[in-house]
Parts: sequence; structure tokens; C-alpha cells
Amino acid sequence: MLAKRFDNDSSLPMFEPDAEALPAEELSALQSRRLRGLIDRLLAAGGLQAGRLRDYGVTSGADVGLDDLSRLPTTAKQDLWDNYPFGLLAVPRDRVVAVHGSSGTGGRPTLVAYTKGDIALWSRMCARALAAAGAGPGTIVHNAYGYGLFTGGLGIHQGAIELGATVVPVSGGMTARQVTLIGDLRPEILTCTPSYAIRLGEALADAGLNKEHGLSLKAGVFGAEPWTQEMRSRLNELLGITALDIYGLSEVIGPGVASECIAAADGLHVNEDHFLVETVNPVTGERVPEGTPGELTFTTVTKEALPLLRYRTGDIATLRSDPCPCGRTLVRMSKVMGRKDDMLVIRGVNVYPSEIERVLLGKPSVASDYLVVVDERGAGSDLIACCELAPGSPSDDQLRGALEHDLRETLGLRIAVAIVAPGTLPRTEVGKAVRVRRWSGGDPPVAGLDV
Ligand code: DLL
Repeated sequence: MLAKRFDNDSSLPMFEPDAEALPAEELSALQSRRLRGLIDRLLAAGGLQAGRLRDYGVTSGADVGLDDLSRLPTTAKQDLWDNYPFGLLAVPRDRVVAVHGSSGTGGRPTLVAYTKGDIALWSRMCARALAAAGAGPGTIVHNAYGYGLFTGGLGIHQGAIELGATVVPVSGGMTARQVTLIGDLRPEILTCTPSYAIRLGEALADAGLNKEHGLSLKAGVFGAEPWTQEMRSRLNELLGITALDIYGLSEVIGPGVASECIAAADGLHVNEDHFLVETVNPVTGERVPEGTPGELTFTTVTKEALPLLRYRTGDIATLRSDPCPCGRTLVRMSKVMGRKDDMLVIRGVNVYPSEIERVLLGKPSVASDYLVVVDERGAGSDLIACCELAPGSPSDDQLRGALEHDLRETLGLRIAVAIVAPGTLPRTEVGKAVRVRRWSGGDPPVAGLDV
């Protein structure tokens, strides 16, 4: 019975079919109603967002329709930092039942707050994602996202419980213990970052567990960092699963803003009944049409503690609204190409680390871990793509030249390739993978780098 759930069957039950497969006109009507409600709540709460709305001449939700959204003021991470920790609350402080956040670069985390209602909403969003991956009541979910302030662990945990699945709250790290638990409990769903899924897949293979022998996994729900189709192929092969993407950010709610369905595994359905999505030009802020890469911008129409109007995420993706075989009518976003602040500008050419990943992982003899070094020792910046040979691949004198050629052809940029000894590149056991390091002098960031 459970096995059938993972057969890429487009009739798989949705967690909330009434919302996930809503006809377009009903969805727009619901969104406009909720948007008006949000504007009224923001105005009533006072503070930063109310002030900005009034500056734009908005004094009531009734002033605003969905078509006006792209003309309303935006919010950004800086607003959360400036109002740290509780300055943007739209409810009294004592209605907040939990805080979460993401580690900031400058020490202080970006903190977000939840009411009981927000936690219930978040649980439903994560239950939707797990159901879209084929999980249902009783499905064992091995949850290796980190538990704590990070939203990954507890978000998926609550979603699994909401769905009635059986969650194994193993958190990140301690890989040997994870291998034992996967062997013993036989989970069908694995949830973690894609980089940790590679780590775990290699450890499972070393322990003799693979898709031919003993591995029970059917699907993976991977997110919190950018990953490519080439990484998907690797994960599918290594773990014998369908690897699916899940997207989210603390400021909007955490994981569960958008996720892929196992029926198509082709773009992430945005839960736009709760999170209105736009893509905008990252420089001008103008809305861009479907299919054009732009900065994802979300309006949280139902969140209580920390509702945000037009939150500029910094994440670049495209949107598409063609029908999906799974029957969901929700708009789909592409995989995230990268964050606008992760974009490297090298000799005038814009490059996201994920574009380099696509080329490197396109070659089966290259291992899945890689690091892009920005060599800043000279006058300008140069890139060095560091990789290792895949386990069991014979050394190949041509490989480096072939990769440099493919990188130049694909990205229009000369990028040096360094193939370093296996095990040299940094591995991520806990938290998000680090894909870029800067080298402005002194020792190279990777041992054995001889470029
Ligand atoms: O990473 C929430 C999450 C947890 C999503 C588990 C999916 C799974 P933050 O720590 O606030 O929240 O980081 C949010 O991570 O703005 C993106 O830049 C990046 N990100 C999240 N999911 C994806 C994804 C969580 N699927 C930031 N692909 C976001 C690419 C992602 N980037």
C-alpha cells in the first residue's frame, strides 16, 4: 500500500487539495481577500510597515487589489536587523510562542517570531511538502535537518507530525549513527540539505546499504541551499530515490514556502494561497514576466506575528504557471539559481556558483563536493574551481583541460580548475554547504592548490 505512494503517481493525495488545486479565479479571490486583511492588520499594528503604507497613500485594505501589489512598498532583511529582536511584531509580545532564525554574517541572527496560529500554518505547509513527496500517515521520515534556531529541523518535524507520519528527529551530524538508524528503521523519506544527503549517501554505500541492497529510501526532500539538476541526478543515483527540492526562508516562515511534487519533480509549487509571490528585477525592483529570472519577493498574507509585505528575498529564480501533472494549480518556481549577493562578477561576467556546479557535476568522474575559490591576490579577481575525483574513478590527465573548456564554453569565462586529493575539500556535516571562499593572500584555502 505504502509502496504505491512513491510510484510518481499523479493521483497521490495532496495534504490540502481544496487549497493546492484551487481553480485560478478562486485562488485570486482568496488572495485579494487575504491581502486586504493583511494591509488592515499592518496598519492597525503601526510601526515600520504601517508608516510605509501610509507614505504610499494606503489607509485601508479596501484601497488595494492584487493588481496593486507590485506598486506597494517592500521589506528587506535590513528591516529585520534594524528592528531586532521584536520591533516588527504585529501582535502583542506575549502571543509569540516560538522564535527561530538564521545565522547572520555579522554575529546576530535574523530572528523571526511565531504565534500558535503561525506554527499551525507552518506545520501544514511542511505537511504539504511531505505529502507531495509521497509521504502519508505512518511513513517514516528521517529528518536530518538541524534542530534549533534553524527552521529546517523543527519545521519538517512539525509537518511530519501534522501529516501523521513517523518522524525520526535525528538532526544533522553524527553520520555513523544516522547510517545505523536508516538501516534499522527503514525510512522512506530523507529530509536534509542536499550536501548532507551526498555525505550520508556515501556513508550508507560504505556500510553496504544501497538501492540494490537494503536501502528503503524512496524520496528525498532537500533544501536550505542551492543545488542543481546535476546534483539531483547524483542524489537519485546514489540513494536510489527521487530527489525533490523544498524552498523556504525564516523571514517568510521556514521550509514549506514551496516544494516539488514527486509526480513531476519539475519546479516547486509555491504555497501562494498564503505567500503571494512575485519576481522582480533585483536592481530596479520592477516586476519581471514569468520565465524571466528575478528576485523572489513574498507577501505573507496569513501570518500573524511577523507578517511581511513584499519581502525581497535576494534569491533569484523564475516562475511558471503551466499545468502540472500532479493537479496542483499553484504557480511553480524554478530551482533557485543563487542569491543576488552570492553572484560573483569576474571580469564583467556574472557567475553563480551553481552554474559552476552544473559543469563540474556533469562529469561522472568528478566527486560531488566542490569549492569555488575567488583568487583576489592579483589586481582583479579570478576563479579557481576546486574538485576531487569521484571515488573509484581512475586519474585522468585530460579531465582538467576538459572541465576548463566546458566552463569557458558554458559561462563565457576562463576559470582555472584544480583537481585536489580526495578528502581535501571542506565537507559539511551540520548547516549549509560553503561553496565559495575568498583568497586574498597567505595560505591557499584548500591544501594542495597549485594554480
Ligand atoms: O534555509 C529554510 C529551509 C530549511 C528551507 C530546510 C528548506 C529546507 P534560512 O536559514 O532562513 O531558511 O535560509 C533561507 O536559504 O533565502 C535561500 O537563499 C536559501 N534556500 C533555502 N531553500 C533553498 C533551496 C532555510 N531549496 C535561505 N534552494 C534562502 C536554494 C535555498 N536555496
